Amino acid sequence: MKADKWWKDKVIYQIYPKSFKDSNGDGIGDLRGIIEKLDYLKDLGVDILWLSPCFQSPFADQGYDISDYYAIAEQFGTMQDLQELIDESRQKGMDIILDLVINHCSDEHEWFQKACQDPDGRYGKYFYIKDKRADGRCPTNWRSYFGGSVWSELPGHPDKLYLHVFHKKQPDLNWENPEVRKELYKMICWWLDKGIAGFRIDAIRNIRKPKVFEDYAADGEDGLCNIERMIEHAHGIGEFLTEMRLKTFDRYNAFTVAEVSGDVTEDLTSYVGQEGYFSSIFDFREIELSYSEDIRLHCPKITAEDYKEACFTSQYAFSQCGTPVNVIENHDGPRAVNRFIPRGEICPESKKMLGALYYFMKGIPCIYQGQELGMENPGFHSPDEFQDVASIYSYQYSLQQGLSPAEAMKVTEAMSRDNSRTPMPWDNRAFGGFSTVSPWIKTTDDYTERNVAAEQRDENSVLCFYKKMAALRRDARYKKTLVEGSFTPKWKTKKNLMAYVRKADKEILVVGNYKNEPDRIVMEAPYTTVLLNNYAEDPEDKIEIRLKPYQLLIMEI
Ligand code: TEU
Ligand code: CA
Repeated sequence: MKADKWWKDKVIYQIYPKSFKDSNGDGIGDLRGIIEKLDYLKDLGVDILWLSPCFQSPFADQGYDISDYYAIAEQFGTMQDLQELIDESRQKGMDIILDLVINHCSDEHEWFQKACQDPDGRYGKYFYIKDKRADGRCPTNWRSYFGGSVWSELPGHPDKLYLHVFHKKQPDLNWENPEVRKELYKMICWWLDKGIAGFRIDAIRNIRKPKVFEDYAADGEDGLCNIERMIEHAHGIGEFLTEMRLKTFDRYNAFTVAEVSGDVTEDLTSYVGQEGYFSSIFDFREIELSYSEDIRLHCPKITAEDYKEACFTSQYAFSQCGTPVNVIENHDGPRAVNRFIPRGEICPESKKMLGALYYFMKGIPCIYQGQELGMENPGFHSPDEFQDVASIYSYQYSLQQGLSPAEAMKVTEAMSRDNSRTPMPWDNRAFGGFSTVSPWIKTTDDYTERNVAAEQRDENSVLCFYKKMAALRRDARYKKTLVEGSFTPKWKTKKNLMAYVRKADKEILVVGNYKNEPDRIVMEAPYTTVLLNNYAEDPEDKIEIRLKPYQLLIMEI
């Protein structure tokens, strides 16, 4: 068994298997493709590879709708391929974690199929199946995450409805039923026995439902309310999460990082404290700056000050109780640079600054595939280019709200989850060397210049900068400070500048000049060494430091 908290000095890399590397020329990324690229990942300096779902699925929500928890999606390969991936990663000193999607399964899962055959039988109790109200209305007016009611008619039973907080092909599992929990725990242990190191845990806050199913105040023309209201009315999720931890993860000393939506600052100790439900949770405060309850029609500009405040708030909250996983992008939204850097100012310097500011905060950095290349949103020109259910819905909903097709396109594109799902560009061959045929989703236009091979050759590339960050984090001289050191904001009131000090046996200052103009800082004492700089020359003066636009400096002080 691994040492206690073995994961705390690691770096996570998220792989979206469908878009990482296609090994057999069908336009779809696969497990053998990942195996081919293990040396690349090792060289990047990452330790834990999180694979988005690779299980059998009809792919209504790109694999987040699982029809068999014990089988690998055919497009992705075989169980043997996965075992090889686990073993080969291990040999190279990396660990695999899988995506645990247990709030819901697919409507094509055997359990749901049996529930449809006999809603009053054993499997009917695996889901939330209810009768329509006397007047034909749904039991509640909750709006699903992807839009529309959370209730759909149970196939073959016009009088019955089943609950799905996501897509209708993702029926929610009934966690109140002990048999469901037992089945899920069995499955979790089965995977841990295969030698994976843990899980990223999907949408977990949704597993607890309110005791009473009732309407809440409508917040849209559709008469429905945001699904967040449901979560606010559901209490006692800890019962389930503690039970799961004791029956599964604890027995393997597994690493778990949960996707916990909404603000749980008040409850953080229960989630990530010494006896917490999980090893860690993602800090989404920065990413969530883009969401408004207004059904994601808006993608407000996030300023440097907003970003900084979100980071400092989270760092303070976690400092009291546990370790966050820090993220700036994932498979559920636009690329970080498009989100956090003003248009027109997206350049290698600003990309590196953004990368380093989050990477060196306290916590475990998580890199999403392509982030290390400084990948940008691909630009979608027509609604036909969207593959994601959420984007397809958002476009239609925007039209219903009276937006013109051009406006609907604009708002959907800004937040589309497809932005980050484009194929990983490996070199300048057709389709970026991702595949030999046209991939399942469009490729970024700039892949001839922005690709792994080109960035490996250029020592000033974003990719090489990410490698330098990894090298610094694991440098024996600084590791203790960068992993365990305290976090203290510096020059907090200075506008459009984000700085903090990490302190343990050493003291390290991280400064990002978060704007397209120069600035100046005055140190209390001369710095000793520059550890990282996104410009070629180090500052001339060691006290009065002139910062260039978007300059990032890490100094030992
Ligand atoms: O996402 C959970 C979630 O809350 C999403 O609705 C998120 O807010 C949205 O994707 C942002 O547009 C997880 C997965 O990360 C996502 O890919 C899945 O679609 C979802 O669960 C259902 O499994
Ligand atoms: Ca393939």
